[in-house]
Order: sequence, then structure tokens, then C-alpha cells
Amino acid sequence: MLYSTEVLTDAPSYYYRLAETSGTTLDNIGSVDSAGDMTANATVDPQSSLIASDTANGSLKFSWNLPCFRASTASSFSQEPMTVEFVVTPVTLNGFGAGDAYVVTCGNSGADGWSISWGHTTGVWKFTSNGVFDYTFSSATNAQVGVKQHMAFVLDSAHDVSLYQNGLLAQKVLHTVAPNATTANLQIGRITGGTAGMEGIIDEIAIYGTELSAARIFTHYVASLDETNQNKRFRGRKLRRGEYPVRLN
Ligand SMILES: [Ca+2]
Repeated sequence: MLYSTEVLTDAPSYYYRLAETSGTTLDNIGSVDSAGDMTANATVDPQSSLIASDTANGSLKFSWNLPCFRASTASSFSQEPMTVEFVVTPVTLNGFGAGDAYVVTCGNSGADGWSISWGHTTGVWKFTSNGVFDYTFSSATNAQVGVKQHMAFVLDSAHDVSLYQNGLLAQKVLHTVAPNATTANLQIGRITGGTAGMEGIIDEIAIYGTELSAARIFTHYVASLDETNQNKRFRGRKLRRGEYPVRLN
């Protein structure tokens, strides 16, 4: 099944496919909000889809030395439980101004809402309930330059955050307090109210007002791969890519 079909099956509140080829409006096909504004120097890149099973569908490039972000026009939505899912390939691990490299945020720094970032030069992933707690993940999951990662952060109703990387649960970090409610806009590639951003390519950002199950996250990851014909066989032998029969009509 197509990646986008799997995502939509789980009814995301926001879903930015980043399929645009030009312009400054990005379509949201989730259930909350309408299209948003790309308010600065991000680049829509139709050539760089991070979804191997759908290479015709583009992505979004950010450069931290050209502070750029994309904000939705909507405000608050259910934050707990919640799942934030995206595919990202860092171009560098530097954060703008040597701060964290912010990837997806919804809230005001140090005050309310949440943010997802990796550490400047370290690549350490972090989910922050702003002003409340840093959920810092193991170095085993670090972002790496030029390496594509399918990421899903699940904030559950017990205030814990589970990080799934490439379809599998990597780590669960516990906490006892919920994030502070926010009315801030959702932003991609930059922190709210500041300049700290990330340099990299991001694709297929989906945010759900539910806890996605491990099984669904794994299914999403598999659908992101170019394995459409992986189970096809011919005379008992599993076919390798490039060997699939072509039907001529
Ligand atoms: Ca895309």
C-alpha cells in the first residue's frame, strides 16, 4: 500500500506530503487546518522525495543559515496523547546559532507546547515539553549527516515519550508531568519565536492526536521503502529487484 494511504488510514490531524513543485503554499491533507504559508527561505524540492516507494513526491529543504520555517495557520490541538512522524535527512548537524536543530515544533520556547530537535553537532534527538522537561534519547538513535531516518515520537497519556526509528521502538523516556497547553502554530524547520532551525531535507510530516501503535508505525516504515514487489516469486525463487516480470499488452 502507498505510504500516504497508510498514513491517512490513521487519521492524522496534520499531514504535509510536500508534493508541491513551486510556490509558497504547502498543502495539509490532515483533518485539522488548511494549507499553510511557507514564510521564508525553505525550498520545495520535487527531486528529493525521501519516500522510496513514491519518488515522484517531493520534499522540503531547509538551510539554517537562511532562517526559514513554515507555519500553519491553526493553533492548538490535542497534545496528549499525540504522535509526530516524519522522514528526515540532515545536511549538517549544526543548529543555527549553535543551538539545537529544531525540526518540528508547536509551542513557545521555555514556556508551553513542545518541540522536536537534534543537538547541535551531536545529533542527539530530543522531545521537549517546553518549560517542563527534556526527553533526551540515547546516542544510538543520533541523527547522522546524509542518513535518512523515519522517525516517530509518541507522547502518551502517561506523559512518557517513545521514539521509534526506522519502524522500531528505540527507547521510551518517562516523565510524570504533561506539557503545558499552547495556542502557538505548528512550525516545521524552526523554533517558534526564535531563529534556531535545522539544515536538512524533511518529508511526509504527520501529526496525530492519538498514540500510534508499534504495529502501525512499523507498517508505515515498510510502506516508505521501495519494496512493492518484494514478495513476488517466480518458479519458487524470490525475485530480486529488476527481475520482476513485465506484462506486455
Ligand atoms: Ca513528499
